[in-house]
Amino acid sequence: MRLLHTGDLHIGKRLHEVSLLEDQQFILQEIRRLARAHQVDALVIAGDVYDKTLPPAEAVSVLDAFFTDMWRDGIPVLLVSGNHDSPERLGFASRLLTHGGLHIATELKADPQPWSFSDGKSRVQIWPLPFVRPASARAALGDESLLSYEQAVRAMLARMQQDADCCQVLLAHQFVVSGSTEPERCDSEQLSIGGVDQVDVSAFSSFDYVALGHLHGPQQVGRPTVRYSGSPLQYSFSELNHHKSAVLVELGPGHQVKWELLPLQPLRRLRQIRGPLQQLISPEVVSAASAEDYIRAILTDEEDLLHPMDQLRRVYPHIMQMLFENSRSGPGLQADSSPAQPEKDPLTHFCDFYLQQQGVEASEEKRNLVRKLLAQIGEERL
Ligand SMILES: [Mn+2]
Repeated sequence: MRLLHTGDLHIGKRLHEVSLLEDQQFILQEIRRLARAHQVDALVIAGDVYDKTLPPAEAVSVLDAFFTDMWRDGIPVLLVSGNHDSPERLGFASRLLTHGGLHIATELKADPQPWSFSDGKSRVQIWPLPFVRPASARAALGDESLLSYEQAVRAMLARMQQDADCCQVLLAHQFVVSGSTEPERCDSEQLSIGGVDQVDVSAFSSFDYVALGHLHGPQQVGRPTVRYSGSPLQYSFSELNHHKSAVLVELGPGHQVKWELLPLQPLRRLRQIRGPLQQLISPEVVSAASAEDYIRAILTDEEDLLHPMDQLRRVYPHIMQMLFENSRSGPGLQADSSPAQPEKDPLTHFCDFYLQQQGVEASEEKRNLVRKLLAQIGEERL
């Protein structure tokens, strides 16, 4: 039995006001390509399917198209809800969809049932565990004593009647830690302060493989077969060094587990460039292949620059962010585009805009025309 494990798709996510939908569509097709190439028996998605509880319509369409493609390919998709998902919305029609090979679990149940698969050689039980909050576990189990995440998750796991003859897989979206080892974190995750949502990895000892979602960097927790697949795309500039992947899991007879990371190549990477403006936009630095990336530019110029963002955008059409690092900004980065500038009069604004649009200075004749118009507007206002 082969599974492909991914999670934290965050479909519909915007980064620095840029929609990542095209990138997400692309990476979903990459995931599909890998699932076909490795002839997997199922794709498992470990929560945070959407980025928002109320996803935009385009995000729903993208996911709908992907699920349809997977159905056409005959590859079942199994998913649980994460903390970003609305259980009710994501779980819409799930009892019907299960007949089409789309298995969605968003509700905590007092009598959980596994998804069972067999390829003739080995049998696998995959247990879905939608994102557990103590309050939702208390409601599902009618047990008011469940106060912590750790207690809540352990209580939910205790309800699973595992068949010891089958390979045991858990599909979950929680913050799992191993003792006092700090996991690798990044800025695109939403975790509780102080680690109240932590669950120790020892809770999962009865599972052969635990497919986790929640942390966006691919990593194991405690043992190699308890893993976060990580998000399929970089979702913050703190993930510049992440090389994203999906996990190919092979489950054999006798609880054998083999796994392998399959690299995911995005349409555009997040990339940071640093230096003086003229250098960053020089043809030697802008190589055609990387100019399409999502860029964070850190400008080290000391002198004032004329519309640096526009100059950058001309060569890096997908620039996301521009920061300054010079003696005025101090040792740290100065957020935002430009240093404070004195208020400009409307005529100067016009001339700057003209230069930017036309590439030449506005002639004296045009300036006079604008002066006249501005004067008229001024009079009308009075
Ligand atoms: Mn997430």
